[in-house]
Amino acid sequence: MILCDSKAGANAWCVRIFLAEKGIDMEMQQLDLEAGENNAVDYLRRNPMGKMSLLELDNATYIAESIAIYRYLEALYPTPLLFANYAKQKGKNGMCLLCWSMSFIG
Ligand SMILES: N[C@@H](CCC(=O)N[C@@H](CS)C(=O)NCC(=O)O)C(=O)O
Repeated sequence: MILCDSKAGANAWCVRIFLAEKGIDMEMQQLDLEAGENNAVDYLRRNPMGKMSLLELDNATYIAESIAIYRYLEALYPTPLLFANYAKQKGKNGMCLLCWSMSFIG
């Protein structure tokens, strides 16, 4: 599993914090957003949205969008649990994640 990462963006930064909280040591591929490496054909082939971060699974499956990456990693590495496992708190977590994510749009 490889995380395509950039030091230049808040979303990618949050994914790195999530990994640290989970204690996950993952191979990273750094991309230079200033140089437009996220718009290079090789990257767009893996993530047509051209955004960071991107998780590349061992079987050449790709997961884009930080919230999707959090959810995948939470399912794969449930300890420590970073999202709630009961209904009310799951709903509130989902709301916060979506509101936070949408605040970066525009
Ligand atoms: N909703 C996306 C946003 C991803 C995003 O905007 N990433 C920034 C870096 S943190 C990016 O790739 N910017 C480059 C660009 O927009 O060209 C997520 O949560 O992963």
